[in-house]
Amino acid sequence: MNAAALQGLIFDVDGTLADTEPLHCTAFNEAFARAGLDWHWDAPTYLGLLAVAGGKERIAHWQRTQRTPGEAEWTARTPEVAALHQAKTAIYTGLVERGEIRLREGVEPLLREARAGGLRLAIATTTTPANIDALLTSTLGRDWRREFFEVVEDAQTAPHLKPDPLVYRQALARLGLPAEACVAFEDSINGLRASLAAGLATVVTPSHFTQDQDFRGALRVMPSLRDVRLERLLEWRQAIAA
Ligand code: XBP
Ligand code: MG
Repeated sequence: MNAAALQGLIFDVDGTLADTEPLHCTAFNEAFARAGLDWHWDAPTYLGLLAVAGGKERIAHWQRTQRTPGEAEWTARTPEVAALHQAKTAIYTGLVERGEIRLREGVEPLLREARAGGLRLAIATTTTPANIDALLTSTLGRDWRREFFEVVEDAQTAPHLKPDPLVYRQALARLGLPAEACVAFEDSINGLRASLAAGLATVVTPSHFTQDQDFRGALRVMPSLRDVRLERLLEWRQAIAA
């Protein structure tokens, strides 16, 4: 299989490009405090809540576990959820824009090597568009779309969230590439399920929050992308294509 056979790389954002979940958790808690709610998600609680993809869905899920009998159950479309999530997103993007976060080890070198090798890059995430722009502008510069990611599929463009494969299927369609010509990168079991369901060979780099999850079916599970270069991706991809 020659290099041309690997034509595209598709990246998850949170936990994969950068270890952002601790900052998301801080932003959720600050939004709850500013709204006068006595909700506080510690790390173990947030780890469990990450099984619920999407910040709005996560807030609504939490409210349903905390509500008093007779209190209406919230959904992702409840006005209070939208207000809390909007506040959270403003807090999170503010933290990111202040340079509180870096790309994970090996990510930028792989992105640059892929672009130098003529590969196409895409993002497939369940996070909010503003979060993506804040993170990639602060880490890759304001031209990150032109220089790196020509396709971005997110919680707005793909409303059925991971583990639904919609976000990956849409990324492949917009790239105009078959799954066989691409490799996906994820950090979580929800993300891996989505990429595998879209037919994508997937390299998993677990984050602190997801390190104990079951990643069977992954092309490889690596501690980071530090040692993942195009040549190895080709070898791994070729071994399963044979
Ligand atoms: C991870 C998520 C997101 C973030 C919070 O997305 O599930 O919900 O935890 O961001 P990814 P929002 O697919 O990139 O791993 O509050 O914007 O949802
Ligand atoms: Mg992720």
